[in-house]
Amino acid sequence: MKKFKHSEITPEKVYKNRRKFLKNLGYGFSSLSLSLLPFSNHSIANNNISNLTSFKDVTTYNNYYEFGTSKSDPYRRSQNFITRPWSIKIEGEVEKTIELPIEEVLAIPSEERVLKLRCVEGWSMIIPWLGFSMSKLLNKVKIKSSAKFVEFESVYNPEEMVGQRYPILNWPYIEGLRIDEAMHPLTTVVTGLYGKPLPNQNGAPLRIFIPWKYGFKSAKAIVKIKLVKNMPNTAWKNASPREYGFYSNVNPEVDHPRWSQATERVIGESILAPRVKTLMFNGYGDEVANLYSGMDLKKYF
Ligand SMILES: Nc1nc2c(c(=O)[nH]1)N[C@H]1C(S)=C(S)[C@@H](COP(=O)(O)O)O[C@H]1N2
Ligand SMILES: [Mo]
Repeated sequence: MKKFKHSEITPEKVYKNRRKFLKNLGYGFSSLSLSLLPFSNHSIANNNISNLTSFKDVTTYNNYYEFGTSKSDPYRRSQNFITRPWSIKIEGEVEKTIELPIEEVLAIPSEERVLKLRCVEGWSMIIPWLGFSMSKLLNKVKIKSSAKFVEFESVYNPEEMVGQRYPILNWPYIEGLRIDEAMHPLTTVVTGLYGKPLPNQNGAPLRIFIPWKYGFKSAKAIVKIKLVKNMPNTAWKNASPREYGFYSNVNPEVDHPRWSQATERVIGESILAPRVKTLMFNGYGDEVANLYSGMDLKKYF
């Protein structure tokens, strides 16, 4: 992987040199054109997304408990994490289990998707992800009608991941979605960010990203996708069911038992900058609210 200098690409430069930037990706999708960026344009219009969080903040302020619980731990401790060889299994309620080498998954064309991450802790970032819709991956198997949920499993490797030597969470990290949520076009398989392959601290070689849910739903370093009949027992719900529900849709009206979710701190802004209002579904309600019609989202938090 080419070493990346922080100074090389600032958010401003990325957008001023967008065409050049896209051409230089060397990422196997040089056919990508500006018109092929529906989500980035869309999300800018819908969610007042103006400033990208800097590459530096995106890659040094992380949550990745496998590498420790402070924000700088993932950046400091994940640099030597080995992500090759790697494969992703798709199993469970499917006609035939498959195991895809990472190369095959990365060969699926990625596009840039500028989407906001809202952490349950009350901060947010706007990140130019590279990725593709999860449905493209799930469509590689025949899903049985008995399948109702999708479970995502992160890698278990306590030799390389020091955090996994401690019972911070029940390892491996498990997340999950209902099938219709997983099939929604905004549910993204992330292959990179800022036009580069995904840094280790952000979940290399592959992570998921669900923009209308709290950040912890977006599991990193995925090794397994399992189609299941019952609601998965996800890592955070398992650790504290009173505080973290299965759905975990961003919802300013449902407070965390220990703090308000009405506002958020935008990472990278001055500490004097006011917190901004958190939007229902993190601002993606036009796209996803119909997934929850008729559901009491205070009960199913
Ligand atoms: N495997 C795994 N995935 C994880 C986490 C984790 O600790 N382990 N943390 C989650 C949380 S709480 C957030 S907010 C996001 C942060 O993603 P980022 O560091 O790329 O911004 O990753 C999520 N995915
Ligand atoms: Mo988070």
